[in-house]
Amino acid sequence: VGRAVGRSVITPLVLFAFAPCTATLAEEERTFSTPDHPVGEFVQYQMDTGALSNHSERSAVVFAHAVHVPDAVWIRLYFSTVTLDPGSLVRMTSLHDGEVQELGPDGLSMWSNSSAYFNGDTVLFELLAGPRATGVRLAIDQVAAEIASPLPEGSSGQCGICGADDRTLSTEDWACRLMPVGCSASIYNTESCAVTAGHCTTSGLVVQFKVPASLPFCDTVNPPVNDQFPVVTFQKQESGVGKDWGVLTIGSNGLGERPFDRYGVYRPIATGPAAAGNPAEIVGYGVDQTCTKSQVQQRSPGQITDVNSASYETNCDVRNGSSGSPLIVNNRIVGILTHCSTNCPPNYATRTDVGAFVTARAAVCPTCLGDLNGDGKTDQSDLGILLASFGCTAGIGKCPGDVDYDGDTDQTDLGALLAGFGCN
Ligand SMILES: [Ca+2]
Ligand SMILES: [Ca+2]
Ligand SMILES: [Ca+2]
Repeated sequence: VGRAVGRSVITPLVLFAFAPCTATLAEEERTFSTPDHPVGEFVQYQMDTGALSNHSERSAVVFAHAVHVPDAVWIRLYFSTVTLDPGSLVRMTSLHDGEVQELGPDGLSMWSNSSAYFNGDTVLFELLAGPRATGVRLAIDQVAAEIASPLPEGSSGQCGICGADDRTLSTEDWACRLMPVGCSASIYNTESCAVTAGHCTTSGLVVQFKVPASLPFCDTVNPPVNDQFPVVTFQKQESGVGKDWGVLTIGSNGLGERPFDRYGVYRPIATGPAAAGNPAEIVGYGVDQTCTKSQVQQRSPGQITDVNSASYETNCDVRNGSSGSPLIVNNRIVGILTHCSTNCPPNYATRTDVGAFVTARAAVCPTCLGDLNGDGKTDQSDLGILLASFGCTAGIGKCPGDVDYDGDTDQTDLGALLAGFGCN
């Protein structure tokens, strides 16, 4: 077994990789912008294991190297070369909190040849070669890191805050932070598919749940590795108010779980349109004047203030980082927050019943009515879940047999499941 000591060259500085996209349109006296809030920066980092072999009959660490970025509060690794046989894997460990991620070739592919987000300035990288593996090799050409502390943002009068800032901390396990674009997204079905804004949608995204409080200097903190999931496929439109939406499919964490498997909750897409005056709320990860709450989940109460053909207007407070948040009416997603205005209200959300958005959801994430366990088919096991839950009235997200997601398991749910029975 050969064990190599890694050599690396760090070039700190460089590239703000994700230019904040603030398309500003003047209409009357209002300015609109898209409230995303990209997080971190790319740092050039050269590391190459070279081609390595394991001559033993057991898996062995053939290469180890501490990836260290001075002053980083977190690190994500990006691999430029991946040559791994199925028996080999990369193990990455945060020296800050001990969080571990192991990825074999399939896992690396699902993660777009990158890692989860690790807290702290050092990640131990280990290459484990499988029995008799030959020619395994990994190379890193850059890492993402958060180095400089952001300034507090999000006071009254800034784009998206209507009057007082009425947001309060919340803990919904279907609402996630989208990294590194600094947006928000929602799980909307048992298949763990997500909706967000089109201007937030690109390749290599990671969704994070159970996001911890940010640091006193506004730096973001990452949840445990198993509360992070890669975005695998997507469709999007990105053409301004009412034409800005994204649909995402989500991969699995280190336990083989997708978000619905892990948390058991989602918020469905509304079946009909909302009306002006409807009470509404937005749940998202906007920046905040109070650093510990910045890019941490908050809910914002308000209402639908106007209905347009492709968008809703709302007075729910949002800030940069809120892009892609769901606009919720009666526990259902009626819109996707995409634009804020400086003289709020209104903030704007793309309607979820826009034709192209409906079509994209059906194409990216076909679903079976009554698929309660999210395995892509409606069969005996779903019926079993429903019958075991029959009579439950515990509320939204709390009854496992609640096909129509109205907070109970009853005859209506059974009828719906039977209508979908056999779908696969
Ligand atoms: Ca307000
Ligand atoms: Ca099923
Ligand atoms: Ca029900």
